Amino acid sequence: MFSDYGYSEEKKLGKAYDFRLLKRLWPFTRPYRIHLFCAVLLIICITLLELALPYVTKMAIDRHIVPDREISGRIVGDEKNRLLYADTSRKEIADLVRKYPSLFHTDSRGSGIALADVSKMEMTDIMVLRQKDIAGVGFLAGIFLIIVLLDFGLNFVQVMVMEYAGQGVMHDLRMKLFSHIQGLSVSFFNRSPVARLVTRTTNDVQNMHELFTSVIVFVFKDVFLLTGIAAVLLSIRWQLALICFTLLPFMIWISLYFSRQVREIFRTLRIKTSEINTRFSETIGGIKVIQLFRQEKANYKKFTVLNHEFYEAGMGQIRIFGIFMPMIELFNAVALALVIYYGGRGVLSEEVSLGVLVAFISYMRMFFNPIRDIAEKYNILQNAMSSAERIFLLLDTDERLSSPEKEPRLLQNIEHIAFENVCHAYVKGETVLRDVSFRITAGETVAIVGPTGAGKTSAINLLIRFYDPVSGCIRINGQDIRELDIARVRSETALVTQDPFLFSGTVRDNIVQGNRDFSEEKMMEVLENANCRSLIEKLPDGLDTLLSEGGSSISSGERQLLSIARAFARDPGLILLDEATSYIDSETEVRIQEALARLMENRTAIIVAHRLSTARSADKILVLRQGSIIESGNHAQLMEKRGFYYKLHQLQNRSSEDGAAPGISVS
Ligand code: M5T
Ligand code: MG
Repeated sequence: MFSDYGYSEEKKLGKAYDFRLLKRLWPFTRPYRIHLFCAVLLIICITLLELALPYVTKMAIDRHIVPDREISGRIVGDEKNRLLYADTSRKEIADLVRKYPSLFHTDSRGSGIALADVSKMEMTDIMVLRQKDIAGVGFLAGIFLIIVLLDFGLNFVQVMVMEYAGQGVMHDLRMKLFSHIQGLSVSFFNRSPVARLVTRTTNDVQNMHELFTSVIVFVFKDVFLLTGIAAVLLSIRWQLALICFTLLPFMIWISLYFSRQVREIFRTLRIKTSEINTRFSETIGGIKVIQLFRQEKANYKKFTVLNHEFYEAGMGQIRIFGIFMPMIELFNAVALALVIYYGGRGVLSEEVSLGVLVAFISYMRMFFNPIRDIAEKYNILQNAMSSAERIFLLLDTDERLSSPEKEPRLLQNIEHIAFENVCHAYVKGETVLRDVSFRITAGETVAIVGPTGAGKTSAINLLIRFYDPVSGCIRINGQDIRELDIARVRSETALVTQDPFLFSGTVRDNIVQGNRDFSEEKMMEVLENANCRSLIEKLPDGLDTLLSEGGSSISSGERQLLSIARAFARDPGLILLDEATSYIDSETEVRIQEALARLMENRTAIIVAHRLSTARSADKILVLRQGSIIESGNHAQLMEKRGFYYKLHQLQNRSSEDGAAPGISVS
């Protein structure tokens, strides 16, 4: 069974709307429900304010600038000779009527002047006559300004509230992912490329943020704005509105068409991004191998191809948007032309007021913005959905080790450990351990020896429950470890691995591993026992020296010594030691051996021995070959038997005489 390491996941095309996914996302928004609700309310207020602006302009024109009979009620008369009535109760206006007797007509309603004649008056007189209109325009301009300021303020609050919720959701989601990943069993990580998991907690979570801040709430805004504008347009001049709406079906069709096009491109971009990320991380991780094998050119070529594909996809996106956006603008222009033509005709024939025409033009401009954004929103939505799908896929991976159904038994001290017919396979069918049985009592040391790939590390992995065996069972104090609280077992255990991993951070932090109350004397004792004193003294800042990622800034022998110190600091009852295979100079080797001997003193220990000198002093030696125990006994017994162990011994002695690295990992 081969895994594609999850790459096909990137290739999935997300549905833009998947209610199942939205339903699953909902709980994450629960703590921010009030914020989301406020944001929607604010959006509605903002939209209303924005809708009001053109209407205020219309009022200014129709009521005061070019007063319309229907609105102001101050103009009467036949079509050609409409009169603007003067308020003669005020002295200065009565004076005007007297000053221009030929312009003012007096009838039963009072004195009025035709609009067309107003310009025949002197400028200052016009100002006096239209004082009220000027004040009205000023008032409306003030209202306009207040609306704009209010809109600005509400927009700010809305963005803050929305971001608070968006960032919060992202924060929670990231925490959830992190703790989930941390709790997964080791076998999961064997199958998952690091770059992919990192992308989950960064890119995919970021896409969720976009979903909240630029889609969900704005869908409300757009729908509200579109219906609002349509309603206003229909109410102020339905004939003109219907003419403009004839364009809508075309626009919707174009938007959908382009959305589909962009969808394909976005998918390619996503796949290429993840491929580029993986190549980068692999190149950086494997830089030594690449340089050593002179693979720079080949690697560069591969990257060139990848990068070019990415570039092509990016350009494709630009091309599509480059056609789409101007096309929408074109439709907008056509709609405006229609408004100007039909509206202009209406104004000329006095069917439509000038204010209505101006308002129509402004509303049409607003009307096209949401439509233009549909394609973009659609893609954000789609991206977010496929991210959500991948996030949930990860959250659904429940590759944890089964936890006991009953209350786990509290482990007292480890009295004895037994492997009973343990069989294991990492991949179905590829058996790594066959029928392994052995027993160890407290205080004893068991050494496991055998050729490389025999399954020695695997036996240790099973004991610490990184994996569960396929069949058979492992018992501690007679209790199956699957029924024990594994955290307790682990806290009783120190594991010194074949290739010790140190974290980036100080040497001290690496040794104490989060144990805060670790006294300075205790530390000195640990360093003494682990033979680390001279090493620490050599480091520039002693215990506070910062180590690089993985501890790669110190030698592997030094790493081993520090990992032994780490084991001492834990002061465990059980030592699991997977001796390093790497060659170490004899002086360091002696120091490590001494430290290990001290560590195992009075403790139960299972050691994977690569050097026979380590195995020699063990109470029991298990010889593992191709997953089965083929011999067991102490050193003397096994030598006497003249079997596989004896052969290994001979081989090792010969190779160390030849000056080669000591080690018994020969098959
Ligand atoms: C035994 C396979 C490995 C080998 C066999 C740790 C590990 C091992 N294997 C996996 O498939 N996944 C794993 O995570 O199991 O491997 P081992 O137990 O590591 O062998 P060893 O410790 O005796 O060898 P060495 O070289 O450390 O002396 O086929 O592929
Ligand atoms: Mg190993």
